[in-house]
Amino acid sequence: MKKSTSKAKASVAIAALPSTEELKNSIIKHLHGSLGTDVNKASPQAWWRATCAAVNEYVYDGLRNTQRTHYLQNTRAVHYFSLEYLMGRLFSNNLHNIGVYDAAKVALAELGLNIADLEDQEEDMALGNGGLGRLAACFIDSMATLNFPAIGYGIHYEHGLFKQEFSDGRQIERPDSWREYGNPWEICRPESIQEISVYGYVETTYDLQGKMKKVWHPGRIIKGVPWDIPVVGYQGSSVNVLRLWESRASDFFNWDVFNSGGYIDAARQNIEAETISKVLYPNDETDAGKELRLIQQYFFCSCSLKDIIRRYKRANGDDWSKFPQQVAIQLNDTHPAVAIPELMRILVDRADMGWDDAWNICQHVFAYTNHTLLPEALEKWSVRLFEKVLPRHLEIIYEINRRFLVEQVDVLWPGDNDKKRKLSIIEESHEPMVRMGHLSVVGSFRVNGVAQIHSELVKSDLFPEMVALWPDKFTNVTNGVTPRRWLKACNPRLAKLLDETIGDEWPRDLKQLEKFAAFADDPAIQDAFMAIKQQNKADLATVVKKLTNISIDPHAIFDVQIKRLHEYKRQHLNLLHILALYRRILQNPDYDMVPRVFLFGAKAAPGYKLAKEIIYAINKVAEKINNDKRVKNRLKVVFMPNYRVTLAEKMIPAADVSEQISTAGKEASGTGNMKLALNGAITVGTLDGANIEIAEEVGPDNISIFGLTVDEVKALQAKGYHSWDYYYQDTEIKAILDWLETDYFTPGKPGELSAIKRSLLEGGDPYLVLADFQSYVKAQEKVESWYRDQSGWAKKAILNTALMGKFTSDRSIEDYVERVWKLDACKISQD
Ligand code: NBG
Repeated sequence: MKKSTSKAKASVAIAALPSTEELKNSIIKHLHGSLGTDVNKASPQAWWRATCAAVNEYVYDGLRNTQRTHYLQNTRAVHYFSLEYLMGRLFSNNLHNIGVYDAAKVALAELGLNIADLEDQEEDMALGNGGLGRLAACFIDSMATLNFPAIGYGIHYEHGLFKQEFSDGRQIERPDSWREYGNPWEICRPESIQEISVYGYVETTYDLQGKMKKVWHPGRIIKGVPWDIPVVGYQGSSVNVLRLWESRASDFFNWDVFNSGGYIDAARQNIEAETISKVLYPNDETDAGKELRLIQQYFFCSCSLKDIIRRYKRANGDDWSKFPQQVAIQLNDTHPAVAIPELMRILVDRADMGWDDAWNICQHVFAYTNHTLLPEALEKWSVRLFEKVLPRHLEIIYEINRRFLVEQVDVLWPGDNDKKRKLSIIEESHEPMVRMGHLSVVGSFRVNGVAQIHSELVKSDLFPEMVALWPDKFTNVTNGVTPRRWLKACNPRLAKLLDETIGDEWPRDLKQLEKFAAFADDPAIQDAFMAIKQQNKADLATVVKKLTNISIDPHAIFDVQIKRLHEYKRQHLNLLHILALYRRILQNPDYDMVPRVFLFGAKAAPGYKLAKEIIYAINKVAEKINNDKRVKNRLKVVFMPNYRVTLAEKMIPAADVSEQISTAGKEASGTGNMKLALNGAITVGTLDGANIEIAEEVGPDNISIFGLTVDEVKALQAKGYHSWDYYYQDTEIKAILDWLETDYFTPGKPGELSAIKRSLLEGGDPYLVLADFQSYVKAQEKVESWYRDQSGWAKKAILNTALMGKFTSDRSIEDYVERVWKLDACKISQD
C-alpha cells in the first residue's frame, strides 16, 4: 500500500500524517461511529462527512499543539477583526494544506468514490460579499502558514451571501443556508460564551471622594456563542482559529421577563437577539446605515475584545501594562471601528483606568486598513442612532473627539474652525453623524491602503490633514492571494507542471515562480502550458453547459470578468465592447475575428437598481447573440449564475483574458486580477489599484493597458466631462447606445435596456465609460492580435504566471508584520 508522501517533521503542528490505508480505515470508522451508517447505504453526504471527520483528527491535533505552544510561550498575537470572511469550501483546501490530498484521493478511490463528488457535497461558506471578505480568508491562511500567532474574529452568520438565480435574465436572490444541517469544520465553544449589552441609558454618579463615574444601564443583554473554525497552515505549520460569534438571547435576561409572566415577550426578545447573527448584509461598497448593522458590528467587537481580555488576564493577571505588547488588533475597514470606544469603555468604566492611560493603550493596539475611497462606502452613523444603541460609546466618542480637536488639531492649526469641521469625528450636518473613518484613523497607530496607488490616494484625497498630524501613521500593504487555494488546489495541472519544472517550493515561496520565466521560450513548456489551459477550458465548457445550457468552444478566447457588479467596475464597458463586435459582424458578415467567449460572474446588491439592470442587459444581449446564426460562433456571451468562490476556482484556471477595467482611482486594489494573472491570463486593464503593480511585475509586453490614468480622470472631471460629446462624435458609441433603446434584444419591449444609456448620458456617465471606450476597444484588438500568434501568447501567459510572485498573501502578511504588527513567528512544538 502506498504511504503518503509527507513524513513527520519537527516544528509542525501536525505530527504524523496518515497513510492511505489509515485514512481509509479512519473514514470507515467515522462512517460507522460518527455518522451511524454503513458503506453499502452511505450517501455522498455521509461519505463526505466521514472523510471530514477523519481529516479533523489531524486538524485537531494541530490545533491543540498550536494553542498549547502559544499559551506556554505567551506570544504576542494579532487579532483580525472582520465583518466578513469569504471562505468558500474547506475540504480540498484543508486536505492540500495538511498534505494528504493525494492520499485521500487514493483512499477514496479504493473505496469506490471520486473525491470531486465529495467536494461537491460542501456548501460554500460565503460569509462575505467580495474582495474584502476573500482577502480576510487569504490572510488567515497565510498567517497560519507563516506560523504567526493570529486569531480571526467575525460573525457566525446563519445565512451567508444570497444565492443568485436568473429569471428571464433578471437576478433573483435566494437565501443561503450554508449550515442548515451542520458544518463538519466548526466547533462550538460554550465554555467561552460572552455577554454584551446594548440600548439603555447612562447615569452619572459620584463616589465618596466626589469622583464622577458613568454607569451604563443597558436595555438588553445578548449572549455571544463562539464557533471555532480551524485554519490549517500549509504543510502542517500552525493551525490557527477563526472564531465566529453567534448571537443568542441571554438566559439571565429572559428569566426576568419570564418570571413576570411575559412568556411571549421573552420569546420575542429571543428572536430579536438571535436576529443579530442571522444574515450578512449583502452590500459591497455601500453603507446601509441600518440599526441592525451597527448592532452586528458592536456585538462581534465586544465579544471579541472580552475574549482577548480573558485570554490576556489568564496569562498576565490584572496588570494592563503589557496589553499593547501582547495584543494587536487589525480593523478590516471601518466596520469594526466601534471596538475603539468599546476598549476605552472597558478600561475607563470597568477597569477604572484614567483616560490618558486607557487612550495610550488603545493607540498602541489598533491598526486600520482602508479598502475604498468611494464616498458611499465610508461609514457614518447618525448620532441619534448611536445614542439609542450605544449611549455610553457616544459619550466616549465625544470625549475622544474633544481631546483630538483641542490637543491635536488646534495645536497645529490654532483657531482654524474649517479644519476642525473637516477633521471632527462628528460631522455637523442637519443630522449629525459619527464618521467611522475619522474615528479609525484617530484611534489607530497605523493606517494602510491596499495597493500603492490607493495608499497614496488615501493620504492625498481622503485624509490629507491627518497625514499632516501624523505623517508616520500611514503606510501601504499591497494585497495578495493565497497560492495554495488559487493555484495549487484550483489548477492541479499547472501546479504539477510547475512542480516538475521548478520544484515544489513555490506554494510557500511564490517568488520561486520566477524560475519558470526561463522556460517562457521553450517550445515544449509552451505546448505543455497551452495544453493545460486547453484542458481547463474544456472542463469549464462542461460546467457552463451544465449551468446555463450554452455550448462554448474551448478553442475560442475565454475572456473573463468576475467580480461584484458595480458601475465603477464597468461591466457595462465590457458590454458595449461586445455590442461593438456584434455590430461589426452584422455589418460585415466576413468580419475577421478570433472567436471569443465573454464570461461574466457577478452578484448585484439587491437594492442596487442599475447594477441589476446591467445584469439584465448582459443576459438579454447574450440570448440574442448566442442564438444568432450570422455570428457563426465568433461571439458567445455567458453570465454564470451564482458566482462565488467555488465557481471562481473553476473559471480562473480556464481564463485567457482577465478584465480589470475599473475607472482609474476607484478600485482600491483588486485581488481577482492577481488570481487570474497567476493562472496565466493576460490582463486587459486600466492603471488602477494593483493593476499598476501587476504591470510593473509582468512588463508592458505582457499586459494590455488602456484608458485614462488617475491624474487624467481628475483633470477631465475638473475641466468638466460631457459624455454627450462622445455620443455625438463617435458613430459607433451612438449606434450602440441607440440600439439598446430599441426592442432588438427584448422583442416587443423597447426601452427595457435603456437604463444604461440613460446613466451614461443624462446621468453624466460618472465612471467615464464613454471616455475610455475607444481606448478599451484598441486594448482588446491588441490582445486579439497577440492571440493569433499562439507561441507568442504562450510566452506572455507563462510570464504572467512566472512574474506574479509578489502577489502572494504571504508577502502581504510579512509586510503587515514588519510595518504594523511587529510579531514573531512561533514554531509549534508537539505533545
Ligand atoms: C474592496 C476593494 C477592492 C480590494 C478589496 C480588498 C471593499 C470595501 N473594498 O479593490 O474594492 O481588493 O477591498 O482590499 O470591499
